[in-house]
Amino acid sequence: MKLFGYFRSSAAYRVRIALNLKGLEWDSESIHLTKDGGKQYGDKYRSINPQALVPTLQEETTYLTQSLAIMEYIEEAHPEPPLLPRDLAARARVRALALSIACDIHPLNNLRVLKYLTKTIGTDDGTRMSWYHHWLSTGLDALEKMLAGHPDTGSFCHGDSPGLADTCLVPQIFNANRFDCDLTPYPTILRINKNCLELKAFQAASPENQPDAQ
Ligand SMILES: N[C@@H](CCC(=O)N[C@@H](CS)C(=O)NCC(=O)O)C(=O)O
Repeated sequence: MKLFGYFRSSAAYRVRIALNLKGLEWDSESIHLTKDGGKQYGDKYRSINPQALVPTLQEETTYLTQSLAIMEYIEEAHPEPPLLPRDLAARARVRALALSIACDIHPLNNLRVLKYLTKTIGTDDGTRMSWYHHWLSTGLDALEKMLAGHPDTGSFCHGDSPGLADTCLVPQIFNANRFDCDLTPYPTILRINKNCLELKAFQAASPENQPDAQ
């Protein structure tokens, strides 16, 4: 398996965590998202991922895109240890937690969106950061409520083993710290993030430990 990603990409970071939690071996190829206007826009990469986004997972001659779809593929191909609980309603809960990050926070603050704000609409740096913080805190306020006090929240987002929701949470918090967001209103999120970062699977996946980290 080969993962086309970028050290700072939170969507690629999710998949790296999932691969590590499953104990799988993979090669990586870096797609530099900013060099020369962004390598993701090159014809070669677009031919495997027409959305020009990372990650892409190559499995022999097949190219899989979209981090959540890739992780569901990994889960189905390698069921142990599970990223999703067995119970149907619990599976829906974990997917909802993951999607609240992957669909409702991350896309609004993605590189191409921030670039569009600055380069096309002409917003200044302060307005761009206020956009970033607004959508992040809107999402995290809700996520904190979804986690805090829910009987199924444990050391991790669901129970006492890491799963799909945790693979999304940790990269989002990494990003939030990178953009100096105040995370003190989110004690449950911070507790879970800390528990995750104590695990080797998460540490090995972190941006600073990737070969393309600069
Ligand atoms: N929904 C996609 C999002 C992928 C995505 O947005 N990747 C970002 C990096 S985290 C990217 O490639 N950005 C390039 C750009 O914005 O030009 C997924 O989960 O895989």
